[in-house]
Amino acid sequence: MARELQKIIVMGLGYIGLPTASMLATKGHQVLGVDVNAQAVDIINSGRIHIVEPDLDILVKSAVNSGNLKASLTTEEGDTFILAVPTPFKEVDGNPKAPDLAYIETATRAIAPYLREDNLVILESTSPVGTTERVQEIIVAMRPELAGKIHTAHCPERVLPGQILRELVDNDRIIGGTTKAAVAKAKALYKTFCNGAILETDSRTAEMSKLVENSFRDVNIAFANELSVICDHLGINVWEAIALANRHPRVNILQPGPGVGGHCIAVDPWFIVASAPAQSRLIRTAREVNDAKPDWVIAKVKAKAARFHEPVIGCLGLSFKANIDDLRESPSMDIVHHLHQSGIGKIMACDPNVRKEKAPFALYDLKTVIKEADILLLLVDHEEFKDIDPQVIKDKVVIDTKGVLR
Ligand code: SAJ
Repeated sequence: MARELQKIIVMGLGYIGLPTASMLATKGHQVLGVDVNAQAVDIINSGRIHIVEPDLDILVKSAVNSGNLKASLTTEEGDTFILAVPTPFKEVDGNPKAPDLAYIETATRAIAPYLREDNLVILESTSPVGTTERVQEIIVAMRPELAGKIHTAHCPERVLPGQILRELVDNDRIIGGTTKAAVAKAKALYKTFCNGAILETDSRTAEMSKLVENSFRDVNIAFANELSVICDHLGINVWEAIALANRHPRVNILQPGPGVGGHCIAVDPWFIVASAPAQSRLIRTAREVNDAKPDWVIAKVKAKAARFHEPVIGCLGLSFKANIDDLRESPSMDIVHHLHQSGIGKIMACDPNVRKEKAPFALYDLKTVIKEADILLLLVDHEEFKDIDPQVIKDKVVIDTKGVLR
């Protein structure tokens, strides 16, 4: 069967929308990417990118040069509409971690006037259970004549920042439709660029599966973080204990760290908790364990610093995880920020992946930090830190939250 080329509107040109729009455009679809950020729209239309992700610049350039990808502040008519906008928190009835669907609702209202019979609307944003049905409700409320004639589906993004382009193609894809026809249409579209298996279900199960994936990871990181605190208390090397336990054929413990950052793992479990608070005891506790880890690290640094008069504290790493430059929701940033404000000594932060102008405080190069620090606090397992010679730091107090300087 000949591949059907479509006109596709992608709402939101961030870490998910832009790679998806560019991928579809390079497969021959006519793609209009819509974003509220005028600067991002201009940058993309000139074939460049406004975010950092390996090889995305090459993909966007080729999509724009092919004439198949255009960015705009406003939408148009099309065959398929993809919503890839953020789902942050808002406070509801005293709960500060309730999901905020405002971006999804605004994007849905923006496309509703342009929808035609038989169009497909895909929600890719990570969303609480029932959001795809809510998208459909908004559309039908605005366009009653389209009731039963519009297809909606949830096809959650599952890509890992730093490996987005590879995972966009290779990962299996969940397609949760509100109808069988919606599933069939979405399946045909994703098959144009997805090599992974296409897994069919209903929209509510798809929404839950995505939240479950990130909650699974959060609970498992919380287990590792709790072990790190227990082992510290008992004077045991947690990295060695985990490595040994992981040699059991059915044990696979994740790695402790300074806390859980990024925009997904630390957010999505709260969407489950908000929808079933009494039933989500483990998921909530895991979030609390991970959120408490930065304070534990700060207390540890303060205890060590108390032995010095005006200590120099070298902080290695600021990003939310290894080998990226993304500082948003980074526990390392919070820790360094707090240490700066606490006035316990001179703080010298270093991150080889972060441009100096991006940090709100002075950044130093690795050699200078290692030379001058009394206390070395390792916060991110960047490749560059793995080469630090143990001999060079043997006289320093080392607090290693990622087990790199063993
Ligand atoms: N972390 C640990 N220990 C570990 C693994 C991670 O402390 O053993 C920390 C990281 O340092 C970081 C945080 O967890 O601060 C999250 O990092 P991550 O690499 O686990 O995940 P993200 O947030 O970059 O991407 C996740 C992925 N989800 C899963 O692996 C289940 C990705 O596939 C999703 O698409 C993405 O969330 C998303 O957008 O939902």
